[in-house]
Amino acid sequence: MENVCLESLILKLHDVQAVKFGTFTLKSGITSPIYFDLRVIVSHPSLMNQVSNLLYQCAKDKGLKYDTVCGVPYTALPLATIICSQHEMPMLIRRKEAKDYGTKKIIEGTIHPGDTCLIIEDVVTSGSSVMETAVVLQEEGLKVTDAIVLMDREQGGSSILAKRGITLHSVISMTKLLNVLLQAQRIDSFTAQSVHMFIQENNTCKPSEVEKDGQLDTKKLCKMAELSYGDRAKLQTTHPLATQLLRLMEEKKTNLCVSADLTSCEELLQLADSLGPQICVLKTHVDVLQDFSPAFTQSLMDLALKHNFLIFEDRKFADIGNTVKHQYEGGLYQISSWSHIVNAHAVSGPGVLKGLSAVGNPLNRGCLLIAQMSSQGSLATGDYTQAVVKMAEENSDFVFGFISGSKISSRPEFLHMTPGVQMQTGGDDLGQQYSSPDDVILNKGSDIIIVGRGILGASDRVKAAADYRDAGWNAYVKRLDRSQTDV
Ligand code: 5BU
Repeated sequence: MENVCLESLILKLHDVQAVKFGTFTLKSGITSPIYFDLRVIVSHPSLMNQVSNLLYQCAKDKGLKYDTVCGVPYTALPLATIICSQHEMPMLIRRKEAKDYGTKKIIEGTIHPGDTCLIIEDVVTSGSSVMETAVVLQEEGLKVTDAIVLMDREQGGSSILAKRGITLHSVISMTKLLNVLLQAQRIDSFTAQSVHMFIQENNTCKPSEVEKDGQLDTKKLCKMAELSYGDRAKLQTTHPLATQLLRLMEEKKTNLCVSADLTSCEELLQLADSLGPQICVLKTHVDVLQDFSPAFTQSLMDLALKHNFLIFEDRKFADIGNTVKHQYEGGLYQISSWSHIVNAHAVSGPGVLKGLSAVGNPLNRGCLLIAQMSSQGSLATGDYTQAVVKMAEENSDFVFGFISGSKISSRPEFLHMTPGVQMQTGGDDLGQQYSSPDDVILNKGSDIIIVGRGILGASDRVKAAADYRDAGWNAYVKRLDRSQTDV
């Protein structure tokens, strides 16, 4: 492969910020001094062609023989398309979201069992994405022996894939990339060295760690990103309030938030005192209290300290920044003075967070963005939910998580809290819909269950809370176990 060609490609990738230097949290929770985001190249057609040509050339130089090509979704999908179009070769598309559509096929295109399929990928770290795709193709009877990747982060992916009988060929090595950028004075030698050191020290996915009885443990490899609450608390990028919450969850062994939807201050305080040891968060709707007084908030804060839980006023701010600022700080309730957590709708745009954080940040408060709702017919779905995730990522100085039905962000520093939880699934006659603790935590990957009437409506609230706490915690333990031991 032409050296000049590679060098110009590396510089162009740096120009468009497909490779960045700084401090980044990877999917696994590890902090990295280098980050690749090859998705941006779709906006640069000549770069797309150049990358596709180099990937194709690499396969040719290695003398690979293959009948069809499959790009790992999503970034490598258009690259595979260009290669197949230019060289008139058949292509296969792997669906990423097949599960959501139930019966739909996971591979699109005409499958000829016994054919050899070449996998195309943009960046490889652990090799898990390539492997997920390979497994799906192999299940359809295709042979997968080689994968071509633009950039190998050299963090163990190639040896893991080799164990599985897949040879990984990379167009750009990490060493080449750093040398070219160093020579062109795009980075200094300190940066180059720190990336080298990071790569050496974080060979995160050693084959031995994902082997079981000499076999590669596919599911384990694919789920290596699962971290415990305690480990997530330790991440540098975790918001201080989320750190506090994750820590106390680990210590108290609870992921239960009780929704204390009561109308009497005394009853609410009694509930907080009796359920305090079982819960990580107590959620309020302060505006339904008939006898609210500032003394009540002081007593609630005392109980939060006594039992080590956080207070979450479910206020659902949704106005312009200036208004929410006043609603949060002032008025009758002075929410910011006693509630550790509040939530907000993203519908009014990021100004809502600007207003809230101006009040909340100096007090070390945090916010959850409402990304999905439990009520039937909710409009917070699809693209809206995705936009909320993006807004959270851009405002992570104040936002530390989501109200959502499931895990919607893979970043381990974000917490997911889910309302609409009862042991008895179904709903109420005003549109509430319930899922079980097991479903929410184990299947949907959320972190905290929010339970109101499931506990409040029980004759023995303490016993009911204990049952929900056990159910939520056991589901979490099962999830962690599954990510470590499944085959
Ligand atoms: P329940 O009694 O467990 O149904 O109470 C659920 C609580 O969670 C209640 O206070 C609601 O206001 C709150 N909630 C919800 O149910 N669904 C949502 O999407 C959001 C909040 Br956001």
